[in-house]
Amino acid sequence: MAGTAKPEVRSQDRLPPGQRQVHNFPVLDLGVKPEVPLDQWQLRIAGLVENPVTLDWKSFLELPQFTDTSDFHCVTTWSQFDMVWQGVAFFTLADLVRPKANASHVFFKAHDGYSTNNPIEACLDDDVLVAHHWNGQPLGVEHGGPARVILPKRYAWKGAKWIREITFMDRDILGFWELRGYSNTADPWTEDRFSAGDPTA
Ligand SMILES: Nc1nc2c(c(=O)[nH]1)N[C@H]1C(S)=C(S)[C@@H](COP(=O)(O)O)O[C@H]1N2
Ligand SMILES: [Mo]
Repeated sequence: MAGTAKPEVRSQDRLPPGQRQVHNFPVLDLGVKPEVPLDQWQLRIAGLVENPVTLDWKSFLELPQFTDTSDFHCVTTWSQFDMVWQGVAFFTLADLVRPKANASHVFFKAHDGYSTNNPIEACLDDDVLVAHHWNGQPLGVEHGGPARVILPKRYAWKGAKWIREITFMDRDILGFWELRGYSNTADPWTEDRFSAGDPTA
């Protein structure tokens, strides 16, 4: 009967080492929450691609839309499960711009001056997207709205909020936190939090 059965207790196997589960989706940023009006919003996707584009909000929403549920892991030790993200899959954006054969890395720039970097294979994973909705609601500015990048298999700093530019490159350059001692690979399952030259050591 509806409402009488206890919800099944979910397996905790999805909690990476050193993380604790939260339900309140904390906000982390550099102290700036840039307001980007939709009529001024643009996403430039360029670099080593056959077809560089600058999307406005309307053309972004006209691309095939994608919904994916994933877990979110912040390096500051909180994780939140079952985040429902809706937006445009990274592989859809890659199909649109057609990366050249020598494109091996992707650099992301945001409206608050933040940046981050990822290998192209990590970006092309089937759960990576530029999201504009979270749990059925338009993404709030505090969480990177109008649109942010989500890479569920990496610590969350690898996904830029307030995304404005995606650049395909033939080499790796470090982003904001990667330059400041955070790991360049950022795998939550191996507690890959800091780079070899651990600044806290
Ligand atoms: N543009 C931008 N993107 C960013 C950040 C930021 O400061 N600026 N912080 C990163 C970090 S460290 C985390 S944990 C997540 C936090 O996302 P949230 O504030 O929606 O929880 O965004 C990531 N992306
Ligand atoms: Mo973070």
